[in-house]
Amino acid sequence: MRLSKYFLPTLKENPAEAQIVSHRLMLRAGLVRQQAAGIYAWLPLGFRVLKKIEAIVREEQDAAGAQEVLMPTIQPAELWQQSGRYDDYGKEMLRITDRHDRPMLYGPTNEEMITEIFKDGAKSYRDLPKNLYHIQWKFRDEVRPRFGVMRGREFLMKDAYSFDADYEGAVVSYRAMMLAYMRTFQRLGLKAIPMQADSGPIGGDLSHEFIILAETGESEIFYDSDFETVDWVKGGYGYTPASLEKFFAEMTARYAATDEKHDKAAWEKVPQARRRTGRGIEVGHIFYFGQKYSAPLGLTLAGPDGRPIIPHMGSYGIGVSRLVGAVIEACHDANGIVWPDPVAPFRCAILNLKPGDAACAALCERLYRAIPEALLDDRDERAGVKFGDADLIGLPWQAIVGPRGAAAGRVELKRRAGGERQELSLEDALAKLLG
Ligand code: P5A
Repeated sequence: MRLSKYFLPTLKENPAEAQIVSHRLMLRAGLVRQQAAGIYAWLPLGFRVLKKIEAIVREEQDAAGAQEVLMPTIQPAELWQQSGRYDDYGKEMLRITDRHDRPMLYGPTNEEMITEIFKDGAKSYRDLPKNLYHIQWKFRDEVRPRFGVMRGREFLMKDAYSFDADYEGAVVSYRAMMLAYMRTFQRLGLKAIPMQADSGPIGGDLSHEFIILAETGESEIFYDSDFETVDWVKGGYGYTPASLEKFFAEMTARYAATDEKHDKAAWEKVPQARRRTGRGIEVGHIFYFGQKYSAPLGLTLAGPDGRPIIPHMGSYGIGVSRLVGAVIEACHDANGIVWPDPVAPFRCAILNLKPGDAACAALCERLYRAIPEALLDDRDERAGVKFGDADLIGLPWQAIVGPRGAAAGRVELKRRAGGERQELSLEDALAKLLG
């Protein structure tokens, strides 16, 4: 992409309404624009990040055996009256009436709807287990939407729903999602800590929150440093019930708690060298809730002995749009965003410091053609402006081309994280960038 043609409205000043760094940087780097309180439009650069996060979340859900569907954003109120949540949800639910005076709502979550869909399609225990997920916009009329996309009213969530014949089966499904989450957050370049959680209005008695480490996070956390060092992707953890059991045992044996649940006695038992405190942001939440929805919504299947069974369910959420803000909270410096490679909107910014110079233009074009995801700053702007914008938007690499270097066929390659710079030949620069 050529920056001269790209829609990238960056801001020089910090927007007054933004209280936290990710919100400031998302506005300044031209990722999003607010349309109403807690409701955002995604601009080209931000939308690329959102899509990259979504793709990694999707790959890991698929790898764990979940199947993607797409449910609508608008739901009939009737389903929620059946589960009893229509009144419970209160003002957080955006209620809508259609032209026939039918009560509808903008879905804050989809437990009821997926139960109805599964009920319609499944006949017997042979249809179990299943895990269905979608990645869809939700609406919650939060009292105080704030911190940009971190606590929005409209937000993108990945929500998965598992159906099992019994508690034992549901626990396997629950553990599989837990492993998928650890793998997902690691692949996004984040350190995530799973924490025992209250299940809140969703209900149930087995629940974990996933907190990613960020100095600017809202909750204070205490955890075993093992969580930072285990490689969930390459560590050989698999999705068979036996390996999931081992994984879950290892996971829950390690200490992790928010300040509200911090247990001093248990903390003292963690070896001193492994005790870590930090701050974090909740990016995922998973629940087992048994027959809470299957029973009232009449999801009954024929069991192996012909007697009816009511499936045990769980639901598993990841805040996909919140993750864009959370990644920035975890990965930034005084000059701007520092995208982890896997979610960066482009891989490399090519800075043409003298667009009128033939050698600069030629070298930039060669780089631009060779690098698959490059953003070429070909604007007629001062070098200082280009450096500032490149740091602000935070692509992992910057290939800086000035007249002196270009004449010698050389490029300055800067790594955004850490700021290390090297002057290299075109070939060496490409080898480093593409290797
Ligand atoms: C689990 C999936 C649920 O809704 N039902 C379906 C369950 N859980 S949750 O904890 O309420 O939400 C899941 C994740 O969504 C993100 N999230 C938000 N992101 C941005 N703005 C919001 N207002 C918001 N509310 C929830 C969080 O990452 C949460 O973990």
